[in-house]
Order: sequence, then structure tokens, then C-alpha cells
Amino acid sequence: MSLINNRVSVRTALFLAISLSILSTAFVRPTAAALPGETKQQKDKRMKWWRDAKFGMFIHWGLYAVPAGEWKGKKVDGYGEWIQFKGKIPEKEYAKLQAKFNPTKYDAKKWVSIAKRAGMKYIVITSKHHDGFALFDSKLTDYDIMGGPYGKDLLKPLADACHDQGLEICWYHSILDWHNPDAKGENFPEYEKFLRGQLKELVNNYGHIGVLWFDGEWIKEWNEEYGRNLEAYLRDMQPDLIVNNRIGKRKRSPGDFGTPEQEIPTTGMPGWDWETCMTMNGTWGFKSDDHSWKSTEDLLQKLVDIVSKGGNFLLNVGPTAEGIIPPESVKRLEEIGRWMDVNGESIYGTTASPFEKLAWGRATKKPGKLYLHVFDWPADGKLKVPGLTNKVTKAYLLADKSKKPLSVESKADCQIVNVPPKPLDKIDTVVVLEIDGEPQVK
Ligand code: FHN
Repeated sequence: MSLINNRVSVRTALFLAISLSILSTAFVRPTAAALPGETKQQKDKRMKWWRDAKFGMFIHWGLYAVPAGEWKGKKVDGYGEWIQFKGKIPEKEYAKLQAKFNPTKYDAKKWVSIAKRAGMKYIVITSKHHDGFALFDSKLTDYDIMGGPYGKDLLKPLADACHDQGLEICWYHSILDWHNPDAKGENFPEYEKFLRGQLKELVNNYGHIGVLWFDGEWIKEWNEEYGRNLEAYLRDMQPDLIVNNRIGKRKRSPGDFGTPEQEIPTTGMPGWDWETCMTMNGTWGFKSDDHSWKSTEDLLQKLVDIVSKGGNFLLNVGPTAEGIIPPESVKRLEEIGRWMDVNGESIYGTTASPFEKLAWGRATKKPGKLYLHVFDWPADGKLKVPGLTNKVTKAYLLADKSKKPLSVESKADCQIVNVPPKPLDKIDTVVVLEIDGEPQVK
């Protein structure tokens, strides 16, 4: 090739390289934690099932269910799964629980059907909590379920049942580990290899995994660099894996979503995927004396509030040492499920409300539709929708199979939907407004 042609080809190659690099940054807009080189479209595809799912089951289960909040005849305050720490139980004493944990009544298929009937689309279970005990068959430690009387992997049947029943199976895994002596101080790099090894088992041995839900990241030995390297390591094994922000230090990167806990951010977390996790009573791990159950009304309205702000709801159950999900939890989940059977369209695949605040409830939306979640039914039958300027082409109650049209009056500062004197559901009756175009609220 002549010198001129050669120079031209170099210039062309340089131009192409610069253009490509500009184009690639144009695609990866700084939404939170787009992976290096991952385009927005690729991230949206990876996150789609999770963003549409809205509602998941959290399961805190392990050795701590045996003492269930009491040690040597004394009640131990705090979360059930923290009894080793809060009860100041010597490691060797606590580890003896391995010989007592024998969940003979465990029925993974039943657990998954309870979650599915509640309208939950994914399950996040503690593969290992802070006590370091593995609920799965780990070749890296004897401090696992195989070393006790039960002697069978607890996670495998749950993963199989999720895959069979169409739910995503996800693992909660604690970085903090009270059992492994390397997990603090100068030997931490050895522990980090152990941590990666167990995660490799969890990602490779149980079929497709939806989410790795990290926790215990607050320890001084852990840092963002460990988090970023671990995220890359995991994604190499399963590229579409989703991880929470506790793989780092609960910031916007590394990790795919924020994890507010026991609270609902007042205005959500705009521009960021997020999930509120919450207990149904006062503890994550089972405690025999914790009867502070939230009502079904409270839990359902929390779900709607979270989804109206653009988030997911990860609602916890804490099974007993025998393997039973407390009946109080099951009752609430069945009641939520009955509502979701009728009104799930107003939850799954929706996006955040276009309204700043609604005195009578919340709103969610899909293209061309607004779902008005009415908690407080208007006594005069006039539901005021503040600031909405779109033309409403149809209005009806989502639970009304006939979709009998409701009349709508346009006023200067609101639209009024004329609703029946009584709601169809005392907790949340959904009014659907079909509208032209994107919602316009002044
Ligand atoms: O210490 C844990 C606690 O036991 C529980 O697992 C919660 C649930 O996310 N996370 C930590 C507290 O932030």
C-alpha cells in the first residue's frame, strides 16, 4: 500500500476509533451503575424482569431459628438472626446449634406456592447470614447444613421449585461472617477467596439465579474495590445477574439497585432502581415471642406506596427451626394475594406516579393508563384528580369485570371521577383512567 494510502487509512481508523468512543459514551448515560461497557439498552434488558416484578419474598432462615430469640432461659433483644451477637454467645456455644437444626417439616414447593399465590415474583433467601452457617452443600466448609442432622441441601429444592413455578430464585449472602476467623483483620484476603468460592458454588450449582443480595458490607475490611472486582467476577459467571448496592458500600455503584431497609423513601429514589426490604413483624429471623405483626391493610398499602414511587417491595418471612413459615405470615400473604389476583395489572410493569401527592391514595401508570389506588373512598362519590390535563377517554373500576364506564368532569384545576357510593375493596380500590398520551399534570 502506497504511503499516501497508508496515511489515509490510519486517519480513517483514527476517525472511526474516536467516533466509536463518542458514540459508546452517548449510549451509556450515567444512570446508576451502568456496567463498564454496558449500554443503557443492555442494562434495561438485564433489569426488565426485576423492574416489572415489583414484589418479592425475603426469607431469613438459619441456626438462629433454633433459639428463636431466647438463650439459656433469657429473652435476647434485637433481631432474631442477631442472637449470637446480642446474646454475647461464644462462637463454640453457638456452633453447637448445627447439631440441633433439623427442619423436618421444610417443604420448598409449599414455600414457593405461598410466595406465588401472594403475587410475589422472586424469592431472596439467606444462603449464609452473619453467623457464617451455610444453608447449602458447600465444599468449602463443614459449617453447613450437610454437617447437621438434616444433611440435605436446603437451597436446591427451593431453586428447583422456583424454576418450576416461574419465580426467580435469589441469594442473600453476608460479607460479614462471625464464624470464619479470616473474616476480620489481616487474613481478610484469604476470607475474600473463601467468599468468592462459596458465591461460585451458589451461582453455578442451582440453575439461573436472579439476584445476589449482599449484606454486611459495613465491615472495615470491605471496600468499593472489593465490590467492583466481585461484581465483575460474578458477571463473568452469569452475565445477566443482578446485584444490590451492598456489594459495595450501599452507594450508587457498584451494584444495580438501592436497598432502603424498614423504610420507604418519601419521594422514592428518582433515576435509580431501588427496593425497600421490610419485616412483617419486628424481626427478620424467627423469634417465638415477636407478635408485632403488621396488618394486611398496612402491608398492602406499603406495597402500593412503594410501587407508586418507582420501587420494589421485598417482604420478609422468618421460618421456624422446623421449616414452617409462621401462620400469621401466611395469612397476610394469602390476603395480599387475593387483592393481587384482581388488581395485579395496576402493580406489575408499572412506573411511578405522575402526581406529587394524592390525599386519598396513590397512583401508578402504564402507557395510556393511570391506576388510581383509592385508600380513602370519597363519601360524596366524587374522586378529585388534581392537575391532570389529559383527555380521559374511559374510566372504570379495575375490579369491575364489566368495566362499566364512570363519568368524568373536567374542572379548571382537576378532573372529577364520579364513583359508586361504596368501594369494591376496603383497603385499595383501583380506578383506571385511560388517557391520551403521557400523563400531563400541572
Ligand atoms: O444485619 C442485617 C439484618 O440481620 C438483616 O439481614 C437486614 C435485612 O436486610 N440487613 C442487615 C441490617 O441492615
